[in-house]
Amino acid sequence: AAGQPLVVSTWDSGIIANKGAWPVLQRGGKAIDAVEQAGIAIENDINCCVGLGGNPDRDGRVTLDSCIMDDRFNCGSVAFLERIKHPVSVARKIMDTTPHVMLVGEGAQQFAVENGFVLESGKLSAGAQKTYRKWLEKSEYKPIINVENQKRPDAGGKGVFAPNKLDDGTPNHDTMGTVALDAAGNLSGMCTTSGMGFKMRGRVGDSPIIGAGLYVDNEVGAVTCSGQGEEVIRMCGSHLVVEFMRQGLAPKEACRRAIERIVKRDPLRAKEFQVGFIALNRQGEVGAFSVQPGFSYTITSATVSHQVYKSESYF
Ligand code: SD4
Repeated sequence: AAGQPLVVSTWDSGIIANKGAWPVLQRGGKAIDAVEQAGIAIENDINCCVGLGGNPDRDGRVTLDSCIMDDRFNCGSVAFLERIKHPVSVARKIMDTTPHVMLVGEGAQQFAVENGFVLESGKLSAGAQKTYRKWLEKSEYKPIINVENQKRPDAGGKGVFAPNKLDDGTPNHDTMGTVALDAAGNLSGMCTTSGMGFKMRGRVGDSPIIGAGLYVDNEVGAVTCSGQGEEVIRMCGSHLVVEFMRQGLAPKEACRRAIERIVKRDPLRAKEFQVGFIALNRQGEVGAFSVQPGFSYTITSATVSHQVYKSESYF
């Protein structure tokens, strides 16, 4: 509700994102500025999972996707962006200063450089180098089910579950999404990612797609997600959750219904991938739901201090 700002981000690493966003909300700032700061904070964190420190594509290059959306359906997005540290801010710049919503690849990079963003070296982080070298031994594209905050869950599936943290200490996911409600009662969101590790060159996931990895309707709520992007894109995942909330469902139930839709398409295959949604409605209620156990989210408000919650899951 108006007057009660709140920010919620995907995963345990949401603590880092929320710590970026909260000062903005606390001083009465706008949700759109808060979520951009959340993205910047997590893209700065070399130990996490997104931004230039993330895992590369199968050709060894890190390609970044991000989008941002405010309370008036303004949105900006970048995809397949290389060597730029803050894709979320490039997305914001596209939203604020161009007639377009989305720029990709070389054009997105050119736009970023023209707007003062530094062209970085493109060198892999130490962690990503190690993981990439290991991956090259077999060179199989086999997405690891994203989990955090728990040891190998036995969901009865055939998927490759990773332990809590990878060898180099990085969490096992590649995406961070944040949604926020500000003191004026307005909603905004952002999503930023290095995408599924070892993807084909040029592959773009759900994270920069408005309606898939992120959606905000200020009359209803704000939703973002993490997991296997292809499964989210085909169901317009985040938009779907917003529409379920519009029909009167509470945030968690809306997320559950969208996950059920995704699983229903191919329940057997669904045992092998992860998708997790987080939703925040305009009353400030938060909910989440995922395909697999191991999805988590972090809430920060005046009364909840960077608190991590486990999501309920389908399996
Ligand atoms: C993608 N949704 O590129 C992202 C990956 C992800 O935790 O969320 N990883 O499909």
